Amino acid sequence: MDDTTTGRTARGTSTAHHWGTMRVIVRDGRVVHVDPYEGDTDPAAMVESMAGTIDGPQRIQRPHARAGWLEAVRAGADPAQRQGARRGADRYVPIDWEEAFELAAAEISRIREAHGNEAIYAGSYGWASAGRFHHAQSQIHRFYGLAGGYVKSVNAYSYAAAEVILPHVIASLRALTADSTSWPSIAENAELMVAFGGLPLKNAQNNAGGLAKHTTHEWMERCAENGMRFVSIAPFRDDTPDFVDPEWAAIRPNSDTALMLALAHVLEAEGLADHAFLDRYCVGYDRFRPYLMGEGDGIAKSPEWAAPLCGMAADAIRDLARRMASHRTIINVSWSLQRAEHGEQPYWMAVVLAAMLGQIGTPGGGLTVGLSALHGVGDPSPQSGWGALPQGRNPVKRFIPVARIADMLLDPGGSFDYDGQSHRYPDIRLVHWAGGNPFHHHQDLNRLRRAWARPETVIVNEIFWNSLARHADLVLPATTAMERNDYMATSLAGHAVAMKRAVDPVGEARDDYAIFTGIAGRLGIAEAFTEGRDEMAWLRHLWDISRQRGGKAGFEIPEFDSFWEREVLELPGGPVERVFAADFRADPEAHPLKTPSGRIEIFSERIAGFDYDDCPGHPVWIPPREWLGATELAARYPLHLISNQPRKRLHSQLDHGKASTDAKIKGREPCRLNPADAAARGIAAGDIVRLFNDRGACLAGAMIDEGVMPGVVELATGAWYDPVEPEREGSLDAHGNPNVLTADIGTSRLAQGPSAHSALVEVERVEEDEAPPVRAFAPPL
Ligand SMILES: Nc1nc2c(c(=O)[nH]1)N[C@H]1C(S)=C(S)[C@@H](COP(=O)(O)OP(=O)(O)OC[C@H]3O[C@@H](n4cnc5c(=O)[nH]c(N)nc54)[C@H](O)[C@@H]3O)O[C@H]1N2
Ligand SMILES: Nc1nc2c(c(=O)[nH]1)N[C@H]1C(S)=C(S)[C@@H](COP(=O)(O)OP(=O)(O)OC[C@H]3O[C@@H](n4cnc5c(=O)[nH]c(N)nc54)[C@H](O)[C@@H]3O)O[C@H]1N2
Ligand SMILES: [Mo]
Repeated sequence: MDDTTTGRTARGTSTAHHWGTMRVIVRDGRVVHVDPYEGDTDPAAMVESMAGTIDGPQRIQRPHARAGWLEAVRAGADPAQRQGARRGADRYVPIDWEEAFELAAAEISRIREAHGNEAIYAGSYGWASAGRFHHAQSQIHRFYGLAGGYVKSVNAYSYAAAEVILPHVIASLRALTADSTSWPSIAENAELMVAFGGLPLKNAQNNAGGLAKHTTHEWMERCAENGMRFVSIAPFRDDTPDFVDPEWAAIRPNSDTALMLALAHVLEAEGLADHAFLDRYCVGYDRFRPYLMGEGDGIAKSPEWAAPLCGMAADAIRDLARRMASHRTIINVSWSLQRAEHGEQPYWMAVVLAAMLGQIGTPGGGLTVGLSALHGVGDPSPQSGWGALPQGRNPVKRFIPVARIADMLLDPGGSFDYDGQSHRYPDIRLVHWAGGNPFHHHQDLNRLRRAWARPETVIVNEIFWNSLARHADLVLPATTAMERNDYMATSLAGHAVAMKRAVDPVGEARDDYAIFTGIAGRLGIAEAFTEGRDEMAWLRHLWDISRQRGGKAGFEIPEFDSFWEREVLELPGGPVERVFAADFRADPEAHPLKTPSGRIEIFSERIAGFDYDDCPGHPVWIPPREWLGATELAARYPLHLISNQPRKRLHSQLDHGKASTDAKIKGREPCRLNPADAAARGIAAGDIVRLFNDRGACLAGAMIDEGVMPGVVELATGAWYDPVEPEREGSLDAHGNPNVLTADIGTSRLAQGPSAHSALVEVERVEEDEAPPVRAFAPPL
C-alpha cells in the first residue's frame, strides 16, 4: 500500500505505545491501519483499536468550555459562586485556541494571586502515552514548576503501598524492579514458583513507556519446558496461563497474609526455616516469632488457623510449605495484593516468608515483585538510561499521597498521616490534568464527583470525550502519538523506537507541548518553558543525553539521524541473567541493603516507632473491612469484587476501540461470575446485570465461568463511566465502571495507597428493556 500523499512506503511509519511498537499505514492523510512491529511475535490486543479511534466521533476536535462555567466567567461572577455545580452534567461550547489560552492563563494568574500556588493541584496522575518528550506528565509538571509551583502527588495507584513499605524492610520498589531476578535465571534454576495473584499474561502486554518485542510468553513456556511447577494463588484460573499447567489454589481475596503466615508457621514448627539466613541477613526475627507461634496473643498462626480465613485446606497449606522448603522456590507477589486495605502486610509478609526459606539472592530463588504485572519486570533486556524531558523544580513542597485526592478536595486544612509524618491538605481552587483520568482511576466515583464540584476551575488536556473531559471546565484537545514526533525508550526494555508523525493533528488538536507553550506565552514564561527549542530540537537534545547515558552503560548509541532513519534500535547483549540481591548474599557487610539496619527487616524499629495501629512493627494479619470474612456486611453484599486490569485495553484508553467494544456484552462491560453464584441469582450468560453496594451501582454483561472462584465477581477497570442521571448524586452507571463500587480508603496510615481490591457487592439480573442505554461514547455536545 503506497501512500502517495505523504510519500511514505508500504512499511508505514513507526510509532510506539505502552503496549508495543507499531507501523502506521496512512492513505489520503488518514490513518487507515496500524500493524504490529514485525519483530513482535506476541503483539497486544490494543493494536487493533488504534486506527479506528484516532479520528472517530469521540475525538475532541476543538477547544471547548463548559457552558455554565463560561457563562459565569464572562459575567464576572464571584468565583466562589461558580463552583462546579453542573460539572459532569453540562453542555460544552466550542471556543478558539486564543480564547482557550486567555481563559487558562487568566485563571492561573487570578488563583495564584488570590490564594498562592498551593491552591493549584497539578499532580495529574496517569499513564498518558509513550514517548520521552511528549510525555504529558512531564509537560504539565515542567509548566507548573515554572509558573510558581503546584501541589503534587506521590506514589502510584499501581503500587503505592509497596513503594512505601518495601524500602523500610528490604529495598526500594524501583530496585526490586530494575534489579529483579530475570526470566532466564528463573527458567534455568527455579523448580517452583508460588505466585500470589498469579502471573497474568494479559498484563505483560504493557510496559510503562513502551516496548518492541513481547517475550514474557516465551519465558513462561521455557520455565514449563524445564519442568518448573507453578502454583497460582488467585481467585481466577486464568490469572496464570494454561500453557504452564499451573496448580490453581483459589483463596479468598485479601487473605494472602493469613496464608503466608501459616506457611511461615509450618516452616518454623517443622524446623524448615533457614535460621542461618535469618541470623546473618535479617534483623528482628526474634520479635516476630512469638506472634507467629502465638506466644504473645495465644493464637498460633498455624494452617488450622488460616484455613477458615483463606479457604485453603490446612493439609494443602502444610504440603505447600514443605515443597517450598525442599525446592528452589521463587515467590512472586502481584501488585494487585497491595491495592487492598492493609496492602502493606502481604508484601512485608512475602519478604519474611522468602527470608525464612533462605533463598533470597540465589539464582532463580527468593522473591519477585510484579513479575508479569508489566512486561519490564524480569525482562532480561540490557538496561540503559535515556534522555527525557526535564520536569524542573517545583517550588511548592506540599503533596498528597496520590489516592487521597477526594479527601484533599473535601477537607481543605484537614490532617493526614503518611509514612511517619503528619501533614495537612491544601485548599485547592484550580485543578489541571493532562495524561491521566481520575474518573477512571479513582475509587468511589460518586464521592469523587462530590469532591470534584469544589474547585473553582478544572482544566483538562484530553484526546477524547471521556469521563474526564466531561468533568472539566476548559477542555484542551491533545494529539495522539501518531500526530507528533517523539521517541520511545525506557530502562526496562532493550529497544528505542522512532515515533514519527504519521498524519497531521486531527481537527485543531495540539500536542501538550504546544498547549503549555501557548499558556506560558500569556504568563511570560514561554522562553523558560521551551528553552528556544521546537519539537525536533528537543528530540535531538534529549537523544544526545541518551547517547551520553548509553555510553556510561557501555553502549554505543548512534547519532540521532541514523537512529531516526533506522527507526528501531536494539541494545546488544541480552538476555541478561539477573539475580536480585546476589551481592548482598555474597557479602552483606560490603553490600548492605538500603534499610536502616542494612539487613532485611522482619521487625522494623522505624515502623514500630510510627505507632500506627494499622501497620505495627512486624507483619500481621488484620482483616480488611470488606472481604468475604466480614460476616455482617457479606450477608448483604456476598460477592467480593475484583476490579482487575482489562484484557483488551490499557485502563480506560481505547475503550471505544475495536478490541474493547468487540468484547462487550450488549454494549456493557463483561462481568464474570462462577456458575453457582449465577444460578443462585437466576443469571444466564449474556444477561444484563446490576452490581451494587452502599456506594453505588452499575450495569454490566454477565459471563459465566468455572474459572472464577465462588463468591468472587470480576469486573475489570476501564469502561468509560456513564452516569444515567448525571445531575443526581449516586446515579446508576450504565456501562460497567467498577469504581462506582470500590471504597476510597487508604491502605493504612503508613502508605495511604488505594484499596480498590477490597470491596463487596451484590449482583442481580436486569431485564433488557429496563436497562438504560449506554451513552458513554456519545460526545456531550
Ligand atoms: N478499581 C480499580 N481502579 C484502579 C485500578 C484497579 O486495579 N482497580 N488500578 C489503578 C492503576 S494500577 C492505575 S495505573 C490507574 C490508571 O489510571 P490512568 O493512568 O489515569 O488511566 P488511563 O486510562 O491510562 O488514562 C490516561 C488518560 O490520558 C489520555 N492521554 C493519553 N495520551 C495522552 C497525551 O499524550 N496527552 C494528553 N493530554 N492525554 C493523553 C488518555 O486519553 C486517557 O484518558 O488506575 C487505577 N484504578
Ligand atoms: N492489558 C492490560 N495490561 C496492564 C494494564 C491494563 O490496563 N491492561 N495495566 C497495567 C498497570 S498500570 C498495572 S499497575 C499492572 C497491574 O498488575 P496487577 O496488579 O498484577 O493486576 P490486576 O489485573 O489488578 O491483578 C492481577 C490478578 O490478581 C488477582 N487478585 C486480586 N486481588 C487478589 C488478592 O487479594 N489475592 C490474590 N491472591 N489475588 C488477587 C486477581 O485475580 C487479578 O486478576 O498491569 C499493567 N498491565
Ligand atoms: Mo498501574
